[in-house]
Amino acid sequence: MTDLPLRLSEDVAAAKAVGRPVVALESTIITHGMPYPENVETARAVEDQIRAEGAVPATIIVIDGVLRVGLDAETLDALGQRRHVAKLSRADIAACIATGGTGATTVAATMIAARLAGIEVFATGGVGGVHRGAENSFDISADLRELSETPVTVVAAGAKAILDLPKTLEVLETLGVPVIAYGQKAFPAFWSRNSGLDAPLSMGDPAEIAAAHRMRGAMGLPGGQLVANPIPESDEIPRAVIMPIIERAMQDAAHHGVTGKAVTPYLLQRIYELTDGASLKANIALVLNNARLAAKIATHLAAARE
Ligand code: PSU
Ligand code: MN
Repeated sequence: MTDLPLRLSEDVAAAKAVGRPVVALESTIITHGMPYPENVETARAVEDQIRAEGAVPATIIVIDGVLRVGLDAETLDALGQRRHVAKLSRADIAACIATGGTGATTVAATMIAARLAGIEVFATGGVGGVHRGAENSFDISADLRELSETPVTVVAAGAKAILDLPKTLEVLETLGVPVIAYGQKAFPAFWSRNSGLDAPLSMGDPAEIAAAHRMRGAMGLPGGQLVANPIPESDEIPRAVIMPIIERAMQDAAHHGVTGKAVTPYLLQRIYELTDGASLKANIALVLNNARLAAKIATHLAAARE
């Protein structure tokens, strides 16, 4: 038998032992999604928000072949300053651990780790999806299939318009993934509250989201749920402002021949440059907002545990 080197932080292990709510967090958003030092400041602020809601944060990453669940402040800070960290999804996480490597976890890989650690809720910024032009590139994030296989409820601010949102929703429906807009009907589009598309489901109470998660388990349905939480109104970037910038970033990616797992990080960085950092401010606000909602859902799940 191969042992899995899975290490829970003291905080996370203690919370799990007494059934306190825990919220998983990804690390690719730190290494590939935001620049230093905002990445580390945000990661800390997200953890603080989760604690303020009475839950325990568990940031997930692979370091030197160990799958770590829950990080101390020094490790988090060092991680935020590292360059060229691998980006791990379902396809590469096992190989990274087996060879003693280090890598940041995407939504898909974080869900896998959360399940192994017995964590049911996970907060992030945006999920991967079907890229625009996927009919030619076949670029569809492994996050979507993970949502159909791994029983973790993921709270995100919808998906960025670097993706083809109608196709992303279609694939999620095909895969049987519940997509729940929080507090409104519209599926949010990351920097904007409204993508112009309705989400298949809408709920306004974290207790309902927790109950739906439990019911899937009771029915033996594999997979999780995608909760799409709109960015707070005061932090929104209107679609008319962000759309031309996204178009430009996508043209630049095509021009530079960016493909595969490099596409999403490239676009995020380029949009940051093209908005003079305004995209980052909104990104931080929505991640904090998602952390609060995830903590509330985790609290209801913990209360409902027999
Ligand atoms: N979308 C964002 N911010 C991010 C990501 C996506 O708005 O940081 C990251 C997440 O880790 C997500 C991953 O799981 O990119 C998706 O990458 P890909 O499209 O290569 O599957
Ligand atoms: Mn991809």
